[in-house]
Amino acid sequence: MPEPKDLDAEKIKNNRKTVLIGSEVLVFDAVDSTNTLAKKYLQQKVQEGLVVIADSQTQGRGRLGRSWHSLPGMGLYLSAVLKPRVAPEHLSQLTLLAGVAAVLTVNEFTSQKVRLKWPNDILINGKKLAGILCEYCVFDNGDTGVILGIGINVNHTASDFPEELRTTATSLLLETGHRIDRLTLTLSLLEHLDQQYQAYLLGGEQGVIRQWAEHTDMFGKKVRITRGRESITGTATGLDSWGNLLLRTETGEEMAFDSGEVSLDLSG
Ligand code: BT5
Repeated sequence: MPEPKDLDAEKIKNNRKTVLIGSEVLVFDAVDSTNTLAKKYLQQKVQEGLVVIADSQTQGRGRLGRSWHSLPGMGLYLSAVLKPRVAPEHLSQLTLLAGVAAVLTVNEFTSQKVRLKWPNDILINGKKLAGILCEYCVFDNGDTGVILGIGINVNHTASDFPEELRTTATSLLLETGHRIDRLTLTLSLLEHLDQQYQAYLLGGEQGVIRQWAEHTDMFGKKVRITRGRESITGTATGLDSWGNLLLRTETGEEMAFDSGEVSLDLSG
């Protein structure tokens, strides 16, 4: 499979300023999903830090069975293989870690305010610029690992998005007025992911949560959480130490939500 010209695995490997993430880099022209492919490599016992990048995805995945629109040449679709020795309950923290890394990266390319919406949306002016799909994998032989997948809309014009995303999605090109070099963006993302991950491994979970909270403005706002058929409204008050969202319901009850099975709308 030929590599896209601007995203070259050797250039990424040789120019990365990272300890772990990007120690091996594979770049593909088109794949079904970089997360699905990274999971296959994880199962084959690749080293931690492998990064899989694709120019396009035919079945880019979001959370809860949703899809991620992944046109060729326009975006950054990247998955990192991690092997932290943590239980599945830490998955929310790793999703938040990727969100922080994505914001710090995007901040290097635009002066627009970049905001996080729990658990995994990166927004500019209320529109979705990037999303994160963090998956915990357990194999039959007991091996475990985490796939951290990030999709960023880079050089999309409005008409590159399908009709249904035109009012809700944005790209770096749309927000800055100029094209962004995907190689530079990739190197910056790997660096921020690596720094956050190294700090996390040294016991920096609470640092991740604190930084995440600095880049959101949803606390104090009314939100609606959907969990299966259940819908709960309340005020988002913060995150707990696991990265769960804390909600004060209309009856005054405090509830904590794990990101796994829920979706969230800002309702006012
Ligand atoms: C996400 O899911 O936001 C996670 C997206 C993760 C994508 C990356 S790309 C590399 C790696 N490999 C994969 O297969 N996935 C990861 P969620 O919160 O469920 O949001 C999905 C929703 O966002 C969809 O239902 C659409 O409404 C919207 N959406 C889809 N494609 C979009 C895009 N390109 N830009 C903005 N919004 C989009």
